Amino acid sequence: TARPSGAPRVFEPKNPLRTTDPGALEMLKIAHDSNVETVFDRVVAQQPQCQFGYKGVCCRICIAGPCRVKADDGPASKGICGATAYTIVSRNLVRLIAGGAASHSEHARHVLHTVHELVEGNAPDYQIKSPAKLHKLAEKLGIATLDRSDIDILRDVAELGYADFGRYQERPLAFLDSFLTEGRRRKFKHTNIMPRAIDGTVTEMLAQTAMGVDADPVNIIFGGLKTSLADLAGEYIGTTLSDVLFGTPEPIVSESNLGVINPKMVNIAMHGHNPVLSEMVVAAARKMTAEAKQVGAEGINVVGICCTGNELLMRQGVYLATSSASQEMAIMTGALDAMVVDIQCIYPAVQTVAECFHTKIITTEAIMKIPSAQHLAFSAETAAEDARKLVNIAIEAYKHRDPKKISIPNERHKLVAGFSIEALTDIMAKVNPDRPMSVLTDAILSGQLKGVALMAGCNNLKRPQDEGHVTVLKELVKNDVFVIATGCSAGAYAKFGLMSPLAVDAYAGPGLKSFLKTLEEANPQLTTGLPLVFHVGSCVDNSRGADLAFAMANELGVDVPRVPFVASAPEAMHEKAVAIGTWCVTLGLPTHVGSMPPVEGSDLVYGITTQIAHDVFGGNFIFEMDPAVGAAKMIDALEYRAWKLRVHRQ
Ligand code: CUV
Ligand code: SF4
Repeated sequence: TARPSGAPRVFEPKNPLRTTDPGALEMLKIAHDSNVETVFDRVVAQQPQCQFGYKGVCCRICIAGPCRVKADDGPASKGICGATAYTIVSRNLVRLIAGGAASHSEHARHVLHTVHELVEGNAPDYQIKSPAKLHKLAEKLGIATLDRSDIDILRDVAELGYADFGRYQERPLAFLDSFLTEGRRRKFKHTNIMPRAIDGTVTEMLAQTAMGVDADPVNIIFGGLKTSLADLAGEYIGTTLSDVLFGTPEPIVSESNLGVINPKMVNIAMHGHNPVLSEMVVAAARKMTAEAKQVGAEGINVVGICCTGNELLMRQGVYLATSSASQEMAIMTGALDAMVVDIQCIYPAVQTVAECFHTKIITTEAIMKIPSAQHLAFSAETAAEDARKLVNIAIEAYKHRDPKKISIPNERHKLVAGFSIEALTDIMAKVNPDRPMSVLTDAILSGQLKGVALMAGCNNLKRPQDEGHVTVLKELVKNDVFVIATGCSAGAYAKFGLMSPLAVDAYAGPGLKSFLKTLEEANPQLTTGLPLVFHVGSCVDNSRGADLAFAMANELGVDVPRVPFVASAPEAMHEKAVAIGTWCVTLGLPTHVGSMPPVEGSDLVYGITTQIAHDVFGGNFIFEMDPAVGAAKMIDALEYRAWKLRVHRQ
């Protein structure tokens, strides 16, 4: 299979300067001078990477293997059991999706457990911060709200959530079903990919792809699509219940990049994903200024890394220090007193780097420990007390700082974040109170905007950090695309100052500029102005992106495959990103990916993901390693959809 635009698999494989983030670049110099090994060195040391694995034609599913597809025909073209390239590639691919779905749904289950403990009276430190979200969710789920206490309503919501996880249902998953469009609901039923239990679907995927089970690549991939919908279900549970517990995000001002680390304060980085932990640490830190002053600090500065950073930024305005590929750089500043982590995207290497400094790494979840790092088992019952202990570890560590090792980049940028779909809808309601979503769809129909893009996903050091995210964004906004962002994509824009209203003048095309101006004029209460790109949250909050696509579809009276809406993960890395990209395609979205997944070993699988998916579901993968070309292809897809909508309206 020809690789798209002939771009190399790994850009400049020997160059360890693989970041474009100015904050990270500054730290990287120090890392090299002081001989601290980082991810930027290790990615070079891994080159050249195994081409069998890269193309997806290495099978390790049973221990007769590893088997590799070594020839085009004959015995060497198959595994020992006779599995051919398309079977091996598709099995490997869907197992990535199962890993992603398991990750997102474990995160959601943790939030759900916390909700359950709250309802049972065992989690005194949590509360229902957003009754409005609870009521909206309950109504969608068909749960009675009239004359009932919030706790009673929440009890029923939690029960439905648990049922979605565990019990194999006759009916579709309650949370997933409650927010799909009618058209998608029918499509998923007809193609038999509606999951009936989140856990059961992940298990079934492992069983389906075990040695000697499914060999049919189409059947395997349909199993993968079903698993991706289980992933979306988990994300939606995670997002909605986090909003209920911690509040639905509203526009908020903050700052980002390593310069937010404050040399005069006790600095605690929250790294990982779950607000169940990070919200409690922020709350504790805000009450412990006196303790920090006792050790000579001015106060406590909690900063975020990766998605838990995004969660805290969205709801609390907490500074976002950095994103995934540069996580070690936060420790390299020499002024980070503790890094508290929970799950996902945490490099085990943070402990190794921390040992060169005074920084304490503390793990908090039973399934996530790092050798030599401290472990504090965080629990919902004792959350506030646990959080106090975590903050105290940082305060204690502050005493052991080595001033000679402190070096914090000046890089920091203002930003506006906090755009839940509720917040976006409220903003548009100021222009059209009866049909807020029509403000966005009308702008597309009139040609003022070309459409909407969801920017998502990680850093993948096969290419320079953030270069993909930034290039795609600049192309999209220049061409009047309304952009929302999550995860480390949002992190990149935050760090580069592109999530600021100041960036609008410099980068937005005339249509986008005038659209934002209309919104601003109708919303004088938003004194900060509107940003170039709208932060909608963490990776689980990609469910907010789906929500926006559904709302636009309903407003336009069409199904998602006809909505001018695209998605992009220019630097996808995690299994979770594979799951997200797959449900985007299944929902009917053209989905750009800028780091090649292991599908090139089978023309058939490559063809299914890039073309046949489009015939069946209306969405398809666009594998394009050149970010500017990727953006151009996304803009083409948007223009085509908008043109078709206009033709059908005449
Ligand atoms: Ni959950 S999944 S690297 S933090 S976006 Fe960042 Fe986002 Fe990917 Fe991880
Ligand atoms: Fe080899 Fe088949 Fe076992 Fe895979 S399942 S490792 S192809 S024998």
